[in-house]
Amino acid sequence: MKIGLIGFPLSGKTTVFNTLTGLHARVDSFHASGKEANVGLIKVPDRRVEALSAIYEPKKTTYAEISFVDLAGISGASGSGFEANALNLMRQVDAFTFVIRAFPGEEVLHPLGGVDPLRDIRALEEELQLADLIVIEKRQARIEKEGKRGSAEHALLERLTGILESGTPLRETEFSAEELKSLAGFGFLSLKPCLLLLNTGEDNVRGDPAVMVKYTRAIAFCAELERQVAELPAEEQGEFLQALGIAEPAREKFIRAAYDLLKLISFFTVGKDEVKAWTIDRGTEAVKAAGKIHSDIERGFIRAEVVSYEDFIQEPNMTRMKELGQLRLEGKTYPVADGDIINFRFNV
Ligand SMILES: Nc1nc2c(ncn2[C@@H]2O[C@H](COP(=O)(O)OP(=O)(O)OP(=O)(O)O)[C@@H](O)[C@H]2O)c(=O)[nH]1
Ligand SMILES: [Mg+2]
Repeated sequence: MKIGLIGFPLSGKTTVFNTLTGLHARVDSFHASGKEANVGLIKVPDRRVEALSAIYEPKKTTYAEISFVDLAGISGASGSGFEANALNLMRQVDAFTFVIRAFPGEEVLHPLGGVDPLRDIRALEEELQLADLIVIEKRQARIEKEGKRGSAEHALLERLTGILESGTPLRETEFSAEELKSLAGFGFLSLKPCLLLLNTGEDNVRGDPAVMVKYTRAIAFCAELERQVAELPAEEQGEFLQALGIAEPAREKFIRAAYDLLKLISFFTVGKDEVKAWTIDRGTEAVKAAGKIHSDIERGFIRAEVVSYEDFIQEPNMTRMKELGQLRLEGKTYPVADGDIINFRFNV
């Protein structure tokens, strides 16, 4: 999963990036040039993977991963929006996180003047919608030039124009699977899921719910403070967060929200060689989940042997699971559930 951090200059994108990845990308008062983006990868902590690894003692343990792209801020003040290079990178991510400045203070200047989270959220949404409208306009002109006005694609794009011009991001519209398929190639920005992240000040380190009620799909934390905590030795972090009244560190809060938002689940493959977590969309069929591992396994799919983690952990022994009837044989269309441990049978 690839997540793009976007927001206004100086909203704290790079600080958030450093907090989440544990990296030390440069933070300074000049926003990164359009050519640059910080890229970082994190392992998704999962107690189930730990437990399975302790049972199998494999040569290799592989956690799910999230990669982050920290993009240059939009230059909303000059009205020029996103730079071409940033746009390219933005089209490639699975989801956005809007980093919204909510921390007060004059030392860091907001390019639009005062600190106003709602204004910033609206402005960001508008930028995404505008970028999509430009793409549609270009495509429509081409279709018309080819004399294909009135084609299914032309009609669909016309509908999108209406949606965008009414100020609605495409992600808030229901599309059929077929429509989504024909839209996939465009990389529409306002269609991508988006998580709001309020970067609160040090005086509101828990991300006061009062600020949050207006927003759905939102989380809040103080990036600067959490970054400092994340740099402490692991054994001291818990104590520190507790003293500050922070129940869950920023990274865990973020990962949970991202999985929720993107409707992602994990399944596991286990063995002496490797215990591995795989991230898939909720509702993915067994045969497609197999394809995640290797296209050969998808092609030659025979069946999936499935046991749920919660059952397995009671008595971690596959033979025993079979005796108890907990090990199920599932076909191609079985919708994989979160926590399934799967062994795919295939033939190529
Ligand atoms: N007080 C306070 N300052 C913060 C917080 N987060 C970021 N800052 C400061 O705000 C400034 C900008 O932070 P960055 O992380 O560089 O912001 P950015 O969005 O990456 O900025 P550009 O890349 O220049 O667009 C830095 O001086 C940070 O130290 C915060 O939670 N509290
Ligand atoms: Mg930055």
